[in-house]
Amino acid sequence: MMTATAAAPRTHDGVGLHPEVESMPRERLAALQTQRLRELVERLWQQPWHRQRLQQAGLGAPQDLRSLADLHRLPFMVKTDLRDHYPFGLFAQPVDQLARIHASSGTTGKPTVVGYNTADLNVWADLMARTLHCAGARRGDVVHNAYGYGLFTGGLGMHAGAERLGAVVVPVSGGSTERQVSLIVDFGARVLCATPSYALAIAEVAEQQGVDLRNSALRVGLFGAEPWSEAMRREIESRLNLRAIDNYGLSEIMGPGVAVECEQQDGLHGWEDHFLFEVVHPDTQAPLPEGEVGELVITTLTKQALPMLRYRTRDITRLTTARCACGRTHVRLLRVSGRNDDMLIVRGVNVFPTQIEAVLVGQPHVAPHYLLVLTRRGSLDHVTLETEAEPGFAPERYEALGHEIGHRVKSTVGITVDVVVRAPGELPRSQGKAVRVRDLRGQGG
Ligand code: DLL
Repeated sequence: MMTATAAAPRTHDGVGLHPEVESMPRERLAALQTQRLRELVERLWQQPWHRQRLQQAGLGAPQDLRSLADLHRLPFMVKTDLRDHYPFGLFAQPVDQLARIHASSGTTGKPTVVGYNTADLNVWADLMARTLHCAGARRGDVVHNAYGYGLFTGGLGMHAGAERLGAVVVPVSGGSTERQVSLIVDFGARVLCATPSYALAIAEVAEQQGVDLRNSALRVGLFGAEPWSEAMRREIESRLNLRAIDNYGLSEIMGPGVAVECEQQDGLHGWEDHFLFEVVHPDTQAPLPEGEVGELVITTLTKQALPMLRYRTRDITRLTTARCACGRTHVRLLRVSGRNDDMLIVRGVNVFPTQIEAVLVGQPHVAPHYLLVLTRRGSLDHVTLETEAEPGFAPERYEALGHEIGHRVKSTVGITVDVVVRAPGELPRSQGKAVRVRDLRGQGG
């Protein structure tokens, strides 16, 4: 049986870095998952908080868990569980056994703190190497890593994976965008890692500098950490002349490296030898059948320092186990459209910011930067969409352009928005995760 701390992988040009794992028949994958789930529950049983919850859910002993079907009997975890036990209360190991701590800031209150021991870091590097390889990165490639380094998992997570792959990693982090452009060109980067909004900001600054990154060595982009639309993918691909690959992850589960697209760009393969993926109804938490849209729930099968059981991600997606043309057998997550928390309900219509983004990207004379400002007018929510005109577009035509965009949003997304068209460069540019929504409803707005 494979161990969680597998030896450093070899590079293959076939399916995956571990073809025997990534194209494993699904029955064998299920057997491996069952065994790992049992081991996980045995480990959780050692933690009083988990044991009590497992007992409350009707589990008399870890051995009562016989198959993957029993998963549905087990309790969920949510973000506040980690916050309520800030900082290390849910860790399965004492702090002196850890090798690394990361945290995600969130918008309010205390950060969510996560920990890794050496074995966890080893698995993470391995999964990140698989993620990069799946996206098209290869040994020897120069990998320009513009994800933020620090408590955010993006920078260091990608870094370790690129090293494990045998690539040449350039640890740039976010910011100083003009310098990023020169480094991409001078070092001959073939792979770019960034949030999609920051990739767009890099493309824009390059164009302003008169540098055509389409002629650079860039061929593969690993973009993630925030929701983005298919329209935005095509925009970035055409402006940078690379294949833009979506990758998904979250600190509570590990960081980046949880799921990634292959060259088919048709759903993100979730690494099922280390995680269990479920989709549940966002309100009732009832398990949903494959193909139905709902909230993604993830269980870590091998994490040691901070194991997570049925973690409710609040991310909205759907799953498919249909065979992928790439030969990988692992389940695919069909594009994470956004978080439950980001979903706007405007006069009864549910809208994700990425749906507005898709309208803007296809619109002539508009630069695809945007911000949705929510205010309250009387008892009704009101949305103002701020966006930017393309350089060279006459300011006296901004108002008419705004009306046109408003009509398109109404006819395609179904909500009424006021559109304010701003001059080029007026909206703030992201250096990491873009802020798409400013909610002023609680501030008398
Ligand atoms: O964003 C980890 C990461 C880093 C993923 C680099 C990919 C690349 P957190 O800061 O904890 O971790 O934020 C996790 O970001 O629950 C989703 O809501 C969102 N998210 C991450 N990737 C995607 C994606 C990192 N590809 C939260 N599409 C998650 C849509 C994404 N949303």
